[in-house]
Amino acid sequence: MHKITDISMETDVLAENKHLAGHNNENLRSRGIRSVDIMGSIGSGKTAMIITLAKEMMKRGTNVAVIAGDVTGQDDFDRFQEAGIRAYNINTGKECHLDSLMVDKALDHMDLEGIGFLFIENVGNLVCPADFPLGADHRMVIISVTEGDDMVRKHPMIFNDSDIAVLNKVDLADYMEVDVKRIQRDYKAIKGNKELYLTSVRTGAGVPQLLKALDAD
Ligand SMILES: Nc1nc2c(ncn2[C@@H]2O[C@H](COP(=O)(O)OP(=O)(O)O)[C@@H](O)[C@H]2O)c(=O)[nH]1
Ligand SMILES: [Mg+2]
Repeated sequence: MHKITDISMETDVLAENKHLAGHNNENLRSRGIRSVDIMGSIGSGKTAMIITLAKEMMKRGTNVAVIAGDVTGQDDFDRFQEAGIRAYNINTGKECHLDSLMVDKALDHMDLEGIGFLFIENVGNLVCPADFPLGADHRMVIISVTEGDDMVRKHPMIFNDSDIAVLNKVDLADYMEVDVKRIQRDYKAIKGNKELYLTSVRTGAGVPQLLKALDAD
């Protein structure tokens, strides 16, 4: 009996989040803003990749904004501001993911005048964010070679729920003695022939392909 109550409460929370995600998507689209929710492990390069992609978009004349989601602090927010990117900081406290309500409130407070593209950096981990779509057009997951070669196998759900997946820091693959092909095989087992983007923020490898995946090339 007790267990049944728990499950229905969880279902309600997920359903409510999904409903609000739809509202966020309509809100953004009605303003002509395209968007991506960036999920991934801690230190995989989410912030660095957003700054790289945002700079490329700005060069092409698109104004960009970022929601920086972290458990605590404003380190990433500061990095975005220093890079000249309009940013808004969300601290989730004990929560290990952003949710649609947090994004809804952020959108209310942000100056989105003239913005054409919104990045949302989710809290760093490969588990919690998967269940909580935020209403972005794309969901992108970023892992990197420094985490070893088993991230896809261990976290199939987040790869399943993302339409874009990235293996970053390929410049370090040889040093880490990581078998990139093995990671690609694991990804293929989940997503068939969908591409796993191999990128390096250091060298710029794979960045043009990623811009294309976001329809921002
Ligand atoms: N060598 C290398 N380092 C990277 C790359 N991308 C990010 N980094 C570094 O990895 C560290 C973590 O990056 P960060 O963007 O903060 O990761 P986040 O926690 O996912 O936001 C930083 O020191 C970055 O400079 C990459 O492609 N190659
Ligand atoms: Mg970050």
